[in-house]
Amino acid sequence: MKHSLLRRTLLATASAVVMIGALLPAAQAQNKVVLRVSTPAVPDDWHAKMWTVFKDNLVKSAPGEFDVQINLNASLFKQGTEPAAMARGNLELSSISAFDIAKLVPEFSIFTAGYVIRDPEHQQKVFNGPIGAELFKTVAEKMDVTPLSTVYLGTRQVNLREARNVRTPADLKGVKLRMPGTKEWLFLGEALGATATPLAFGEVYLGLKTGTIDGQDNPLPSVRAAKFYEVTKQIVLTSHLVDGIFIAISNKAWGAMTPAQKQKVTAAAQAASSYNNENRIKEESQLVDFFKQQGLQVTTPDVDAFRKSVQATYQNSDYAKVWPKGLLERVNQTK
Ligand code: KDO
Repeated sequence: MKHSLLRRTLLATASAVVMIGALLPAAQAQNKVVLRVSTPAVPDDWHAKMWTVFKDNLVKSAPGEFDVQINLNASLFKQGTEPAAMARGNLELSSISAFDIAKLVPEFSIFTAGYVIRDPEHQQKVFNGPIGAELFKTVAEKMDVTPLSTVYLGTRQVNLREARNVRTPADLKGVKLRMPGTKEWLFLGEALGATATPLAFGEVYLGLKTGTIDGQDNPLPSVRAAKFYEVTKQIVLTSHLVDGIFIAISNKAWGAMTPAQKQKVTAAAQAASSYNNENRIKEESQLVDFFKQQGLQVTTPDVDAFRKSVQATYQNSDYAKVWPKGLLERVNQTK
């Protein structure tokens, strides 16, 4: 009698422990801070892989606290729609471009202009210094997203389906150059002398293959990762934009975090950027040889002619009218 009571008690306790054990992970998962990431980046690109670095960093610094969900290839939100999704609270994290920001913070268009940022080091100094601090404050106020770190996307080059002799912007006349679909991007394509044609990143490969576009512009690591070299014959090293994207978090998610969580998320974003920046800079310096091996012509145009023409186009545009007085000089003087 005594024996069977003890046995039943033990059994009941054991099954209660099993049940609690089964429920625990669900309860823990429910309490985790969910961070959904959306990016158009392709899996083999450094700025896609950096999100795994971000995630792993948080697993180490805050075990069990965050549930980072990475969505690549624009599978969650279309390219360029991420800032609005974050402002509405439907998305927590993305890497947003200067072009996305310029739509709501017009002075940011200074960084969409060709030949302003000189190199990756200059970019980090500008955005990690007082200019970045001032502008990021405005971004947080006007866009409801908080930039956490600056990612070097690479230096944009022109990549053509058929080879041609390109020395100056005049040589790109009539070339249907794909650009992402906003007016700020299209303006850059026109400033290069081409006929800018809007298309989402995910459709560029097919556009090049079928000939609906004559070319596209992107940094060399993205040309490699998205395999555009398979469907193009030439890279023209115009180096027209030292491009940056910014890891940003929705203010809704940010405002709900404790100071300790904010510090860990910021550290993870910085680790992700550093990983991308180091690998990207290294790869960028090696890719000309790779593309030549793939049979592409890699040519150097008259970069001064491009620089003069593109800078003049921006200076004479409405964009320059909203650049705060002295900002361009401050950017130029940042060393
Ligand atoms: C592109 O569409 O050309 C671009 O390079 C624009 C960037 O701002 C960024 O969206 C990038 O694509 C994607 O992350 C894919 O690499």
